[in-house]
Amino acid sequence: MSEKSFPQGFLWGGATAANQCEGAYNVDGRGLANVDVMPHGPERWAVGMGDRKMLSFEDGYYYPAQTGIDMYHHYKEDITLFAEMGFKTYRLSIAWTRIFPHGDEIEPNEAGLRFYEDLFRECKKHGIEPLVTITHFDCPIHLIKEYGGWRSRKLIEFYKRLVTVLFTRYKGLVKYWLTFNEINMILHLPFMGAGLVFSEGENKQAVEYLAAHHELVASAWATKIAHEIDSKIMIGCMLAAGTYYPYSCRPEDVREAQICNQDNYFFVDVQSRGAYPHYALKKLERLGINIGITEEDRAILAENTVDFISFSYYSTRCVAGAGSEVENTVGNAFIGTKNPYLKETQWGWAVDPLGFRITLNDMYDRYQKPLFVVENGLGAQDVVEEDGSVNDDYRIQYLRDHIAAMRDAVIEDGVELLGYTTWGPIDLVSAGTGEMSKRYGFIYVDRDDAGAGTLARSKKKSFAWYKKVIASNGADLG
Ligand code: P53
Repeated sequence: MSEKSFPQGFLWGGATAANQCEGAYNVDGRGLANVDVMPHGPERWAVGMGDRKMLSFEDGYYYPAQTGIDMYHHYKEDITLFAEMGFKTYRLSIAWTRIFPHGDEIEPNEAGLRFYEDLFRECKKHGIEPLVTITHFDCPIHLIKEYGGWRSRKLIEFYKRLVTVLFTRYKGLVKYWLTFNEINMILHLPFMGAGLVFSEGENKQAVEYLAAHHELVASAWATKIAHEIDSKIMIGCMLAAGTYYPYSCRPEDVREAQICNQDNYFFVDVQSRGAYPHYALKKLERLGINIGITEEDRAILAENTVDFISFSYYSTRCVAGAGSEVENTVGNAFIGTKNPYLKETQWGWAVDPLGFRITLNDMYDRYQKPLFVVENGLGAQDVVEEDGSVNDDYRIQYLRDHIAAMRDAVIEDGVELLGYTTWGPIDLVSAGTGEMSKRYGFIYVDRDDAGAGTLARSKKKSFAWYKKVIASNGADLG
């Protein structure tokens, strides 16, 4: 092995989420979830924020999650393509509503359980280790209507029921589990992230932190239950990461960046250290928010910290403090200002490979637990040539730069990293915009923003490139 290759056993792969690829939203007894009723188009954002209440399909809207890329019926073909690239792992998520269509049933839906069992067996057949997100933003609609989503403490019970079924049924098949995808999204897209809808005049922040507390407690319970059922299981938390830079070295800017970083770390601090950090308790006190932490909560959190820390990285963020010449705005769900040193993607996301190395170091310094990068990639518009090929050199460039920065963090800086899964190894529906045209894949899917297309899969230029990266264990990025 060359000195530039990653540690032996490094888990290379790709990541997807049920609602962005499976489709088959009403097949085999599946129930409806918040993520299904997110429409494509201008209202998507307001729905995701919980400001525009949409709890069923309404006329005149297109809902891309209904069909996704129909992976429900194509998964064998898709996993075969992943295997051809040499994937060691495949990150996917369970749709809660396939297992418990309403969320509060006692008995699970066997058809849903069987679907994922078959899928995991298919992975194993190809030597691919499944990495499973228990909830990737999804919350059954029934739980939203009946209990108000994660604002209700009852959800902890339903979640415990879900994970008990999953860990028992898939014992020996799945080793790596993530409890909640991008848990911090609660603060940014609360309906999409936690099934929260608000009534007028309600203190949104109070509801968000209450819901976050319930998810944090549920996550700790999941860790406890997992280890009791199978001591080999590794449980991870999952953060939408990306260090906040100060806009300048002006102390107000630096302080603002510090506050934003703390707001983001808050979740992982609890999941990894087992208690609410000092700054978070003070913040809640200042805002007059009571999240009702019980003695039992405290004990569960303290005794059941995560085994590893996973995160998504797309870019760093940049913020200005009070009195700055520039203003912070909300873009890509996070507050910030444009970083003048960085180029942006077609969707306005800053591109910052060195920031990836910085973020990896920040996370490892803070937690000293193994990390897992479970999302990274470039959303871009692809052009299909007349011969059917897609020459996505821009995607190769983005990934090459980021993998090189990750290699520096691991080899030069000593960051302990279990693996790396790119986002959307096969084109899928964008979570942020609902578009198909924001593509991340090595595999092209013939489907457009309005849902037209044959769904045929084909390899892009980046397919062979990523295959070579994996075969050389990251030494050959050429
Ligand atoms: P898309 C922003 C907004 C929404 C979800 O995003 C996000 C982010 C990025 O931090 O998070 C993750 O599809 C998420 C995936 C998602 C991916 O980013 O808007 O875990 O579900 O698809 C990429 O380009």
